[in-house]
Amino acid sequence: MAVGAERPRGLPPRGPVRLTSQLLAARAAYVLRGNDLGTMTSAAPRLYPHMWSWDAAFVAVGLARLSVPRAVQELDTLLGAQWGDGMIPHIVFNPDSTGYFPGPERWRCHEGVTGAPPYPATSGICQPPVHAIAVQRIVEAARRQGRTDRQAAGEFIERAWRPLVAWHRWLATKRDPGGTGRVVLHHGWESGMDNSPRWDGPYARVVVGEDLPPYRRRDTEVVGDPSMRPSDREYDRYLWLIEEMRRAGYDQALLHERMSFAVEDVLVSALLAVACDVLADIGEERAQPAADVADLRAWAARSRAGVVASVDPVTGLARDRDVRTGEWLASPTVAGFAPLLCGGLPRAAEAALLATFEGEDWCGNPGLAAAVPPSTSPTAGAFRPREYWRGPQWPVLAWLFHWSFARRGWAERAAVLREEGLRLVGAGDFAEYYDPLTGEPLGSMQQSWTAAAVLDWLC
Ligand code: 2M8
Repeated sequence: MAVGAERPRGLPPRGPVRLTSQLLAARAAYVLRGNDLGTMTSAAPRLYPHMWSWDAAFVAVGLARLSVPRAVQELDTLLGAQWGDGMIPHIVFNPDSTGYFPGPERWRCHEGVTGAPPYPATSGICQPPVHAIAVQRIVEAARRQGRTDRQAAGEFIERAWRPLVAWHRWLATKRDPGGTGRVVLHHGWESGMDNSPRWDGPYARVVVGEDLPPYRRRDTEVVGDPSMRPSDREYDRYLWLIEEMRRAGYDQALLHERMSFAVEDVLVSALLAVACDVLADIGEERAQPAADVADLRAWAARSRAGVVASVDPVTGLARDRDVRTGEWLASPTVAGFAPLLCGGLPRAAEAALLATFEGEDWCGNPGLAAAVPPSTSPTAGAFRPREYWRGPQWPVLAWLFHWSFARRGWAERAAVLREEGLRLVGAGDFAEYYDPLTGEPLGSMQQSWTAAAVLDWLC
């Protein structure tokens, strides 16, 4: 649906109940409180009983609406688990929970791996760099509050500045050794979009070793319908990649040489560009070292150029690249809209990409219950409306595009995403993801980042 146009008639009704904004916001706050483990928020109560890196950033965005010090605490906990080389690990394990696989005993990072903190236990990979966005939201929230909150935010930036710069430096150097401007990932989990069709080609080339230690999945015991989760075949590969990394001692140079999965991720690269710019803005405002700010600006420019260079001349969508084969990966997923997040396209190309975003193959598809981007185009052969990152709509992604569009000055488009995002979650389940065709809530309920997005939209 084009922005500003009438919604097509005959859309399926969005579920029996729609809560008032006030009630929805109150429930969202209740979800975050319920998932609060003290100094970290679990990503979801049963399925994900630990802290995830990009979830924590979105959670902090939501928490900032409730309590600036608690939002700061969330990021302090995450940064407290940062590795010596600057990597922010994708999971910080809650020592009181054993209900998730693979847990610390599978990663074995706390057993003397160079750079890994001895405590808390963490995984050995990263996730998309959206943390600077959370810092910016905390600063903005603090500005609206009293002196105590402003002071808490100011002190946080003083102590988090170096760790945050180190994190961005790690991505821009250790994970972009060739200087292409595109961040290299060694596990689909690092993209946050675990089983997206983006990775089907590279995963097909991962040969699982016969000596993969046996394991038992926990996720399919929690989510009743296994078709909403990745398959066992996919899990074998996920676990095998951990095995490869562990055997290489999580040494980044060795991973680049040896890992059977190595892809340049265009969405992570766009987020790195945005995050570096956002952090540089904060640094300038707060008189942080000029050399850091200059580095951040340079990484932002390089990543933006890397994203723009990936654009498919035919479809206008950005593409990932398989480092092992050199192939561009052109599956029609939401990651194709990466240039809309970071900018850098010539004006006509950007207008065309926006038209695609709002057109029939994406948000404007008349079959959608809410006009926010599905994870895969509903007109693509790979589209699976109920299968995790293969088609469902993720409210947190709607929030991310909403925030980016607002930042880029596209207020009307941002407002549409907010309105449609709220339509998706209006019944108050705070699901992890939704069937784009029926609006049915899927995966885990009471998912923290969904509640956080709603809080930011409503408060
Ligand atoms: C999902 O990923 C984890 C592995 O990291 C899983 O499926 O077990 C993804 O949706 C990821 O993006 C998210 O951060 C995580 C926690 O919500 O769950």
